[in-house]
Amino acid sequence: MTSFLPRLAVVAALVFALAAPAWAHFGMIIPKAPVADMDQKSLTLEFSFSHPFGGEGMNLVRPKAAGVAFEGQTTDLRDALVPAKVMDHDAFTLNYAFKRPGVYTFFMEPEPYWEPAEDVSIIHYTKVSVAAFGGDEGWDEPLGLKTEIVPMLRPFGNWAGNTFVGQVLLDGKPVPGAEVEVELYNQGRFAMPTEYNETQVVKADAQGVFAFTCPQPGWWGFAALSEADYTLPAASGPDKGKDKGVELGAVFWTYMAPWQ
Ligand SMILES: [Cu+2]
Repeated sequence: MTSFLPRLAVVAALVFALAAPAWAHFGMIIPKAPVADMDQKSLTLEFSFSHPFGGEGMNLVRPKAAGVAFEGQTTDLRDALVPAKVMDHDAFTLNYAFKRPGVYTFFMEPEPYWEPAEDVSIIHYTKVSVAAFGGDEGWDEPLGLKTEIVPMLRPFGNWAGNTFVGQVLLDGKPVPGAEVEVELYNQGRFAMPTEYNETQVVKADAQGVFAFTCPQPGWWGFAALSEADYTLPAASGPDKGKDKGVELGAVFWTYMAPWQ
């Protein structure tokens, strides 16, 4: 009886640790609408670092780089990001006015995020492609980021049930057997039958190519994770200043429309 309470506390702490979604964070760039058209010539995009299925936010400081690539030209938009709250945490919005038909790929390179629970710093290079005014060229071009997913399914005009196919690049080269985490931006629609259901995991083949069928409408995020060939000092905690590993994520967001 005397040992009952402490044991309960240990069990409670363990359950809490297991329930904490430690692996499910994604860099996110989510446009208010999947395409720009004559009715919506400008769109607001949300930049955050969050748990898309569970709906829990983390704080994002102003990214090291943010911009848009269009017809091979990159425009710096870092200073155009406006501080905002996403999932109750620090994030940014960007209002962007589309001028010409084509495919606009928005991206960010966040500052390293020190994650004590995983003993690594995390950098998620994040992309989303917005097609405008009927243009559809250039969606399959890499941007030249440190790591990125290059879509092989045209990443707009898709339906729930389509299969997303992408290639994972690190330093411009395919990553054989890359591990890719997948989450739906759930926004409270679906409950988790088990904690494993929060994030799906698929592996790429020898060419770094992976495929995943998206069974529900909404924004789907794909995060291909690699270990960096460099270290960074821990930003806080007991190990502050010590060299630690860096998780590089190549994140791609794409929208699947409901059949209606
Ligand atoms: Cu997290």
